[in-house]
Amino acid sequence: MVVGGVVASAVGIALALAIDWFPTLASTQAGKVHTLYDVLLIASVPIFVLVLTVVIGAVIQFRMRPGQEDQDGPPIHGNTLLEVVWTAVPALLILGLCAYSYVVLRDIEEAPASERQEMTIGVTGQQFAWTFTYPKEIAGGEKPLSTTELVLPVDRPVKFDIQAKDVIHDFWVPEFSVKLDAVPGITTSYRITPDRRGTYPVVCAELCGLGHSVMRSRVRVVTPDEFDAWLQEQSQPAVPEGADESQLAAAGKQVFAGSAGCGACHTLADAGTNGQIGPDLDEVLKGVSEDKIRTDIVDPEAEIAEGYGAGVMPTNFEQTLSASELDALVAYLKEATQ
Ligand code: HEC
Ligand SMILES: [Cu+2]
Repeated sequence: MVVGGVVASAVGIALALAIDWFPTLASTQAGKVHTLYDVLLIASVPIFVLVLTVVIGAVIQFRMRPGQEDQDGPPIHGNTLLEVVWTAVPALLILGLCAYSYVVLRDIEEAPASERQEMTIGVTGQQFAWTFTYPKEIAGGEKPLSTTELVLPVDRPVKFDIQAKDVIHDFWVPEFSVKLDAVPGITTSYRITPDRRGTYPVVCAELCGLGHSVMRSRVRVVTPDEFDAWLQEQSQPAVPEGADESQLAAAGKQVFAGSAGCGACHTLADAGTNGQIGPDLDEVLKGVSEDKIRTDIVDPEAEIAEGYGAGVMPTNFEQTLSASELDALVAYLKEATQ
């Protein structure tokens, strides 16, 4: 049994470590979480194997043979030493692992040495969309900047202040290896330092209603220069002052397919999107007035399209889109669906 157990443990640990459990690691915290996970695997695989080996060995060794049907087993009254050992060893092991996990948690939650370097970004979950808010000191404008896409400069620590407007959501970027619930009424927060450029998904990891599976956004980790350029771009109005009709529609198309994320749920041939969660806008918006289109966007609950559920389309577009973006979006939808 011992030989079998040792061999099976070695194979089990090798297998467990060979499996690629994690996505690309893209934050300084992710590496520490990954190491913790490996240590937990190395500690738990031999225990799993030991228990199974003893169970299987005992079943084979002590099985009932023909002619033993009426016999009883030997009367055993326990073994104090054995019981002390099998209680003490797991208790020590668990204490050790708890201490190590605690050290890792302290470590990844620690504030960076220089507070000034850290950037605090608000994250708001609402059925079924994420909104990110950059404070005005970072946005460089007169008011905070709200976006539906998260953009972060590489190697700069961030603290997320997470809130929810309606039900519990959960803010998760798998590549950062940290996630936390967004709970209505309180602010929760965590820190990460992205250390790898790239585009990663933002996922809601708490079942939050009908549109939960589409409650996704993305995070782009970029160079500091690209980040500054992006901030500049955001502070410019999406729609130029005094735009003529075709400029307005072009801006509206960008809002539709880009920042507002309408295309994830709606099909619209002109914008090349094929979302299936909401009605096909090519069909349902034919001949519909601009006023009605506007109401559909800012107050989706006012009238629920037939055959679709209420509470799926986000109800916060009036807050996340500027007035001119909304105008452009309505003008674009009117033009594209006639
Ligand atoms: C999470 C998915 C989702 C997103 C994102 C979304 N919608 Fe919707 N939308 C729906 C669903 C579901 C309905 C049907 C239920 C209802 O009327 O509220 C709908 C309804 C509509 C309607 C009314 C259709 C009709 O039959 O009258 C319009 C117009 C519309 N959406 C436009 C938009 C625009 C523009 C955006 C982006 C600013 C957007 N939607 C974003 C899911 C979504
Ligand atoms: Cu959610």
